[in-house]
Amino acid sequence: MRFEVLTLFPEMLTGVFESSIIGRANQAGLISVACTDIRSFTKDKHRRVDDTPYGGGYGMVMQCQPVVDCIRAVKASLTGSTRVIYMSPQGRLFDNKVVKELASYDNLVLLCGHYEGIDERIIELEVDEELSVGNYVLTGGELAAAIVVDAVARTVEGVLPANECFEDESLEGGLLEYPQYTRPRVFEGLEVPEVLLGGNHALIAKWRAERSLERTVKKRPDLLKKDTEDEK
Ligand code: 4G3
Repeated sequence: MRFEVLTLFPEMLTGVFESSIIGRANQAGLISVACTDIRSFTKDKHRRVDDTPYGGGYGMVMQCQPVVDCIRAVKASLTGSTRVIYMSPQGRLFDNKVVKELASYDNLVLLCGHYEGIDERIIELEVDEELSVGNYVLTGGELAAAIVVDAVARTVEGVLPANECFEDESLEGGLLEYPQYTRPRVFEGLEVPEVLLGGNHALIAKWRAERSLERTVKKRPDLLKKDTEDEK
């Protein structure tokens, strides 16, 4: 699967995509994550990519020409199914169900806006969907795009060390993850639950299932009320 992030600030994301599990998966060729600098597509002699809004008001609006040209150039380099997504507080809320839906595409093109937004005609012409990672406003779409890349990439076969990893984790099956412990057995007087030290795998599985249910009831009762298909 290929991820193409279009941004005026690629340096905000290169470190994120070179690190940890996503960095390793990209190196190994399991996924391809690339950032394209929208500014490199400007035809303006001063390399401008934004201008003041028609009708007045504060801030700057990203212009059609560099953004549309950038999207089209990147799309022309792709084969297979592609979805063009604009990261925006006005978008559909991103959740685990959306992750699975997006993972079915060969390519995701993630457009990041800055300033007070982008010219509406860019969305009309080239964007398939607006997506929001939560009900808050960021200074730009870059951090939101990083969340989408990370969450979708980890579902790609081979990206996580073992395939059962993401099947077993929080929200799969609509429950939160059970508590985890590692050495030492006692830390500042707090002991690891006895059952985990015993090696009785049936008993451990039962204990973990109970703790998952218990903490879901306590921390996220909304997950239990919802249609379970919503989280899958
Ligand atoms: C305002 C996405 C801000 C308008 C982007 C773009 C939050 C999210 C921006 C606009 C963003 C989010 C850029 N802030 N909740 N900032 O996913 O078109």
